[in-house]
Formats: sequence, C-alpha cells, structure tokens
Amino acid sequence: MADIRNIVILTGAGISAESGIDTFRDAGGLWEQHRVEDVATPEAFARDPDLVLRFYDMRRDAIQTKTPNPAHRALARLDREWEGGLLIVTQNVDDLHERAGAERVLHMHGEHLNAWCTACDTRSRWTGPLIDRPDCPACGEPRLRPDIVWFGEMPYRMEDIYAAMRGAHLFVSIGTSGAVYPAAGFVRDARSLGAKTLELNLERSQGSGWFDETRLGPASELVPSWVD
Ligand code: BJW
Repeated sequence: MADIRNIVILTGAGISAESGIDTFRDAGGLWEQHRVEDVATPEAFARDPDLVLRFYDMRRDAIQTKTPNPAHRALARLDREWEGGLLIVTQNVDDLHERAGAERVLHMHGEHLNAWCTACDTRSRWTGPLIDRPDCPACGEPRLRPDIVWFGEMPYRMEDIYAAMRGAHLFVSIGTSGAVYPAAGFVRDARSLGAKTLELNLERSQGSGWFDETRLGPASELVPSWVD
C-alpha cells in the first residue's frame, strides 16, 4: 500500500450478510421473497403505499436487532487509522458501518432509519409503525416515504462519489453482485481514472473481470485480513 494515499471502498449487501441481514440476489434473498416492482419503485409506493411501508417496517425491525460483524469493524478501524483520503460508499441502507464506528460513510441508496418528506424535502428519523406514522416535523405533511433510492431514481451524492473517485489510488469493492447501476460501473470508472481495483466477495460477481484482483471468501475473513 506504499504508493496508495486515497481509497474509495464500495460496500454491498454481502458485507452485512454475516450479521444476519438478507442480501437481495442470493438464494433466499429479498428479491426471491418480494417482487421488486411491488416494493422498491416509486410506482409501487404511489399504487400501494401501505404495502411498501409494511415492507420497510419489516426490514427496519430486522436490521435493528443485528450487530456489526468483523468486516464492518475492520473498515471502521481503517477509517480511524488511515491518514489519507478514504470514503466508504455503501449501497446498504443499514447503519452497521456507523454502529461499528466508521465516520467517512456515504449512503448512496439511502438509510432505513430516515423518513423523507417529498413535500418540503426534510429528512427525519423514522419512528412510527404502520398504525402510528408520524407527520413531517417540518411541514406537517402526513405521508412520509422511506428515504430509500428505488429503481429509476437517482442515487444520492453522485458528485461527491466521483470527486473521491477522481483522486483515488485504490478502489475496493466488498460484497456486491455488480448487478445494479450506477454502482456496478464504478470499477470501470475507477480504472479509467487510474486507480488499482480490488474485489472482496464470496463468489465471482458480474463485474469480476474488471478488477485487477479478486479475492473470494466471506467478508468477515477477507476484510480484516486485507485491512491488517
Ligand atoms: C458475500 C457474502 C459474504 C454474500 N461475504 N460477500 C445502466 C445499465 C443497465 C441498467 C441501468 C443502468 N443505469 C440504471 C439502470 C437501472 C437500474 C439498474 O441498475 N437496474 C439493473 C437491475 C439492471 N438502476 C437504477 O434504477 C438506479 N438509479 C439510476 O441509475 O438512476 C439514474 C437514472 C435515474 C432516472 C432515469 C434514468 C437513470 C437506482 C438503483 C437503486 C437500487 N436500489 C436497491 C433497493 C433499495 C431498497 C431496499 O433496500 O429495499 O438497492 S436494489 C438493491 O440492489 C439495493 C442494493 O443496494 C442494490 C445492490 O445489491 P447488492 O448490494 O450488490 O446485493 P446483492 O444481493 O445483489 O449481492 C450480494 C453480493 O454479496 C453477492 O455477490 C454475494 O456473492 C455476496 N455475498 N454473502 C462476502 N458473507
């Protein structure tokens, strides 16, 4: 790592799998249990908001009982100790990076703990279950939506992500299938911007061929051994 100063790390559902949070596309994953079109699009929310809200209530309840695993803790340690530039860009909506102690974290697909008022663009902490849903604390709008980037919506803070990628010497992808854009294209972007690229994943992903190096195995083992 002698010639590396700035690092961008992309994480996906695989880093939280060993904490007990379902991934999306693995066997038994969320998209086998729910149709994407029913729960993870703006059209679904317009058509049947209660169904979508119940799906996210269920996800939020499940996530809150889970705890960070050695992979989250290793990245938090790296974040604390790395004096160069570092950005953890996570596609995950859980807060396990933060609960492990990481600070330089960007949630490009939103956060399950947040509610978003599209009437006045205020984010607030999501507190209510279905029968007691809070109104917007800023404008009183009664219908808040989960602060989640659904299919067809623009992921958050793309300019900040590309600013970090432009200065990165190393791009590391952890636990993501490379099935969802624009995150799936980051490895090619990073390469063309001159960064070295490393993938840490349980199995080969759709993007594996683009990485300089791929290491296969569980994140709880691969990430600590890469960090140390
Ligand atoms: C382990 C492990 C262990 C397991 N250790 N590893 C260009 C080309 C083609 C299509 C598109 C394109 N640009 C845009 C699109 C459309 C679309 C898209 O990509 N569709 C594809 C399906 C083709 N993208 C979008 O719509 C995005 N928006 C966008 O592009 O905006 C621009 C735009 C706007 C308007 C008009 C036009 C353009 C938005 C995408 C939003 C994604 N949202 C979701 C759902 C969030 C809701 C929720 O959480 O409920 O985000 S989808 C879901 O997939 C979730 C994830 O963040 C995302 C990525 O999944 P991830 O993390 O990779 O999980 P898995 O399950 O797929 O993989 C897990 C991996 O871990 C596997 O590889 C395992 O092997 C591994 N693993 N255990 C290590 N222990």
